[in-house]
Amino acid sequence: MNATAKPSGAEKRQEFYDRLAPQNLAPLWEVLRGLLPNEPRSKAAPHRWRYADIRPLLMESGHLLTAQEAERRVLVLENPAMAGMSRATATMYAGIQLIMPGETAPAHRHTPSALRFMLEGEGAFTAVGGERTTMRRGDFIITPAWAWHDHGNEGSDPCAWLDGLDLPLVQFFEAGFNEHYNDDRQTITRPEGDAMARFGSNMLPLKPESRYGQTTPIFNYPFAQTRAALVSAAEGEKPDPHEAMTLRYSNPLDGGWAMPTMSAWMTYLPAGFETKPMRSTDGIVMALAEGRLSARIGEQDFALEESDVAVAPGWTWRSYRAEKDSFLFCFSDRVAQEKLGLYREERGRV
Ligand code: 1HN
Repeated sequence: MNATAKPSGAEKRQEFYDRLAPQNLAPLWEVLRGLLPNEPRSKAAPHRWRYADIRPLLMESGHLLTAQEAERRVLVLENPAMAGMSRATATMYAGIQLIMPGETAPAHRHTPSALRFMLEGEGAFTAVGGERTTMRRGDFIITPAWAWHDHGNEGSDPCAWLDGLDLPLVQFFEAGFNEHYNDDRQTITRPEGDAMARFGSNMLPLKPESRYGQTTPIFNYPFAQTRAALVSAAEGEKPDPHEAMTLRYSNPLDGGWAMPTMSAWMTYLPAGFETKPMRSTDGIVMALAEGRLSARIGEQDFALEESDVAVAPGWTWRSYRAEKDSFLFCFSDRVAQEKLGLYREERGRV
């Protein structure tokens, strides 16, 4: 620019912005569109992890370090569009945890809530708030926020499960706390099955006090029960065109979702059933408990075998086709979005 030429509009604005920056000020109008798109554009990408690919690496990690050394021996499922952030979706952490025979993952507690979806091996237990539960394939198990928890494997096989945590949400709120127990294993104060007897048998104590704040007092929802309920329910009613036969894990104390920050549910798709596309604002992590299905997520088709994990980012169209009778476990931040008045969904035409 020569010295006498009048500065253009753009140059005048830039000169103005240059004087704002040192004052820690910025012009909203330059970023408004990015802050508020007309509809959500998830940073996460659709993705599928094959258990057949994960498993050999997981077992290799089993010989590389002990559960004790690792504290938790987990391969984190990182969304390819968010590498290094320990996120499967924008708001959900997911990982595959391995515990070898005889090992203990030492007791600790933290403000992030955790869920487990059991994938492989017999003989693993988790202890939560003074009670143990045996973990069997397909079981949905909960570690409520701030509850002491340790895991052990008293069987002779490696045991592996999918972990889901609300860690990215807690990080966003900068509300994370963590504490170590004074021993590897917590003191057990109740017999196995106590929580199920009191809260999970269609009965409740006369004074049903919550053991874990807003989280369900049942901490193991066995697959055998979930599966039987879905199959029976599907006999009485045609599966929904978009959601097939879906039941959600609930808190018996209030009928709401089982956890305050993460929703979990199981979908049963009979062999040959195909869902119509739908999308919702929650990004979903899913694991195939049983069967074989094809998941269309955005523009991509993913074949899912048993124990494979996939991610449908928020506001991305998804639909499924079952090759065999299939049971698909899912979790997301839906409950948090519902409480905040943010949750929306859209169903494609039937
Ligand atoms: C954790 O405490 C567990 O208790 C698993 O099994 C995964 C990932 C991040 C932070 C804490 C567990 C975790 C975790």
